[in-house]
Amino acid sequence: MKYTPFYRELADVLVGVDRLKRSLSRLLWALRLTERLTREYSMKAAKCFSAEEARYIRREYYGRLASVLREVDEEFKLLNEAGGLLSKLPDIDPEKPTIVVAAPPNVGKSTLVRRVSTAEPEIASYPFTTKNLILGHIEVRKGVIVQIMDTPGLLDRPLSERNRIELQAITALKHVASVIIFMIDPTHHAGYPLKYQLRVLKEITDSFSDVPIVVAINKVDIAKPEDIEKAREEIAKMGLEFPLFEISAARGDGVDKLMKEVLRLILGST
Ligand SMILES: Nc1nc2c(ncn2[C@@H]2O[C@H](COP(=O)(O)OP(=O)(O)O)[C@@H](O)[C@H]2O)c(=O)[nH]1
Ligand SMILES: [Mg+2]
Repeated sequence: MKYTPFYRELADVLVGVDRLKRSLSRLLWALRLTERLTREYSMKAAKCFSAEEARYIRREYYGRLASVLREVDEEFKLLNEAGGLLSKLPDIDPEKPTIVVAAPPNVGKSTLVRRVSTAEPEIASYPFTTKNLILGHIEVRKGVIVQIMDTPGLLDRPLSERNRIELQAITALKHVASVIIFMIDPTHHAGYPLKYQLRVLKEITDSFSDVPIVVAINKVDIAKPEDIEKAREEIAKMGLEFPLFEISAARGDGVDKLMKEVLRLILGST
């Protein structure tokens, strides 16, 4: 895992970068002190006259080492805990472009990520949500790999309802998102009214102002034509001119066209 703004942001939410820095500097202090004690006591040991005296010096040396280590016990615990949390983060390569798939729950994010991934996607936890995140890879051509991830629990409801920690976890995504695919379910199967879905879209648009957004109306295999038409109209009313696609993530219809545009946005002409 590389140390990048994305991970820095997340490390800050999870453990606190200041706390980590303080712990590390205390450990450095402990390290210097043990080195000094080691020098001091080896000099003493070299000068002693009897085995008994040497044993005494050794005991004193161990005693002092132990007390230094006790002083930094909390630091060891903290770093251990931080290591555990950080190692669970998804392994996103900051050098590779990343497509972030956003939508309310059950709209079809995971289905889309699975469909377009070249290999079996990796399932990772994201400590801010109870749901797993799916990270896939698309080999556009030999040696050109693009990452695609869904964002359960993150970009799936209005940002205004978020607490500080969730917002920071979302902010972290800004460091990695090259393009966002926002999916919409025009049927009433996912349980979210169109208005609500478009509110989430609007907030993501405002918040990720530097990231291009492509909108995909999903489930066209089961959606009524009038529902699709309604979704198109409402999206048009937002006046934001998103590239708009109709797809079925489950069946594959329209997915190639969508991905062609997304990859064009990321890589230029492909
Ligand atoms: N009919 C139909 N069902 C879909 C489509 N895409 C996803 N689904 C179904 O919708 C449900 C939620 O999909 P999922 O990918 O888990 O949604 P997520 O919560 O956004 O990741 C699942 O039962 C999928 O099989 C689609 O294009 N057509
Ligand atoms: Mg999912």
